[in-house]
Amino acid sequence: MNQLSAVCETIRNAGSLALICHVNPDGDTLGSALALCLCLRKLGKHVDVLCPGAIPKAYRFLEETATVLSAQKAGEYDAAVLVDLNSPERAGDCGDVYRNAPHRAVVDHHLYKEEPADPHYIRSDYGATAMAVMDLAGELGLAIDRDAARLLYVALVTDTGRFGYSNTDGRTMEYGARLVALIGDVSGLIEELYGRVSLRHTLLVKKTLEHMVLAMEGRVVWSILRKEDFAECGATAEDAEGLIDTLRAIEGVCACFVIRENPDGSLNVSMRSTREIRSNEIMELIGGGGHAQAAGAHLNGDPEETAARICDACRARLKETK
Ligand SMILES: [Mn+2]
Repeated sequence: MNQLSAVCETIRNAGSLALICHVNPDGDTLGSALALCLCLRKLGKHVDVLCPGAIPKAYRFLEETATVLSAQKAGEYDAAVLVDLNSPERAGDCGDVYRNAPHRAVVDHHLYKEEPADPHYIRSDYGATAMAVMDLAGELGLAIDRDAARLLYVALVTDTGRFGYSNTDGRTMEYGARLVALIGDVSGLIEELYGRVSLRHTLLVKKTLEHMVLAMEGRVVWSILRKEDFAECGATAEDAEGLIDTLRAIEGVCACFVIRENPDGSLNVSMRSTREIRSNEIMELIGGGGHAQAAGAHLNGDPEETAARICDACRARLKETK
């Protein structure tokens, strides 16, 4: 059961709050937490946004991200709120700040395994937690200013794939429209988010295409990026973000994956598929998981052997569905 009023009660009663982001922070967890922070500070509350791990480069153009604290810098708070996650396990080293807080609440849109015992407002029918934060602001009688609207818009745009994923519906657009009315011209934000890529990323795209392998007449495609490739491009894992999309977009591809060798020799696999193949089932075979059309794994092994295993599994599924 959703408890919007109970969450608001927890927030109202707290003089100081920690708003906690999830591991591998994305635009929604950062944008939603920072926007809520701006709103609550206007009530005279002491509010910190806490995030496990570094802020990805892609979001650092939002100057509010410079105020985000690590778990080590956390203070003492009357209440802690999970934003865009519903279990402290997803909060990495910030999880204990939540567990130890006298009062707790959850604002999220992910499906949960177990309903949180703390007051929670979880809207799995929403495309982004940003929408739940807007509801919260409304219930608390807080005005969303332009700075908060920019943060919420980044959250909404990134979590819905620029209003393109299946989680986009009429209501998503209505919430977006309310934000655009507050922001004005949003083209600058979109340019910051999508208009530029680093040269290092572009060089990795080149490597991805050079090492591309096609199987089953191009229905299964993959590429392996080794440590040497990263060294030659002067690139790190952060520059590899989105490489898989280069393969996914190729006509006729049912399944694709990129295997990336980490500095410690372990492997990261990123996989995408069309409806014929469930990526999460394939990734589970090598210890990973995820969604039906987007999944991944982190493992130790030989890249070529791993690619062969994944390809064989895809081949078997495609034969079944033929
Ligand atoms: Mn989200």
